[in-house]
Amino acid sequence: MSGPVHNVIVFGESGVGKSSFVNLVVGSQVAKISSDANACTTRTQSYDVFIHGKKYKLWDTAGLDGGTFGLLRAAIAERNLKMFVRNLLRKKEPSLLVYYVRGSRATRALVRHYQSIRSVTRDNPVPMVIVATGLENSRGDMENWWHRNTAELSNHGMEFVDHACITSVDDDPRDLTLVRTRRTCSQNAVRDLIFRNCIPREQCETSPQLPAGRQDDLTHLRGWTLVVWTYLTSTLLSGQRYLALSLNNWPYRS
Ligand SMILES: Nc1nc2c(ncn2[C@@H]2O[C@H](COP(=O)(O)OP(=O)(O)OP(=O)(O)O)[C@@H](O)[C@H]2O)c(=O)[nH]1
Ligand SMILES: [Mg+2]
Repeated sequence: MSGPVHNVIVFGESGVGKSSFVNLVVGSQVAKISSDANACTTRTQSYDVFIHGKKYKLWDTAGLDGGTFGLLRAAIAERNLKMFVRNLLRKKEPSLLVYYVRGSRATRALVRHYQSIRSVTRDNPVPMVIVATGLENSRGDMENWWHRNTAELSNHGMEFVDHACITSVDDDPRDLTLVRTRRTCSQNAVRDLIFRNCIPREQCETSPQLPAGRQDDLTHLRGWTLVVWTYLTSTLLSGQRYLALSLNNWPYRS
């Protein structure tokens, strides 16, 4: 049970269930999960697991912006994720990207995050799969989600080498038999998905367009531009709000 480690990078919006996915694959509660509004996983963390005798490193990452809270935090999470993937690429190490989404319609944020990560991996043969979750109560087979949405994903330019439609809800003996059965099927489905799609490290090649160092510089620059821009915008907005409040209170001030 040795050999090279295969990296599996799980990314997606905050709160979609990325850490629950890690727990599902590993088969125990190794990653902390939470239903709180605040992000639970704030930094990239790895968990080792063996699947059919092969060793995998599951990378749980900080959630990307869901379009609601914490613009600055979301910008930093996106920048860190891209740098992390880029670094693995440079070391010729990435094996599989798992785009983790809730089983709902394609949103603008969903497309944007896909494009953002694709921009890092465009010239590399790193496979990306999609896992749609939250389907424990969906009508008919969970797989139906894929049949209903594959065309829509493709229309938005999102292409994946493989997929799984699952539930990663916590195992609870009080749940309906259907939910518990679906959870067990989901565990097998995601483990097989990883096993099928992880490519050997030697097949990962860096981009032929730019030297790796130069690419890193560019990513770094773009990442920091986004962070600084977000910071300036939020500072400007709070400044405007303060000014408006001051002007409104003007007659009562002295
Ligand atoms: N109904 C349902 N709930 C789920 C499913 N998967 C995860 N959850 C719940 O969703 C909540 C968030 O799960 P997490 O695994 O912490 O999500 P995350 O993406 O790691 O969140 P961040 O680390 O904050 O980005 C928890 O309450 C989970 O129990 C699912 O398939 N169905
Ligand atoms: Mg998490």
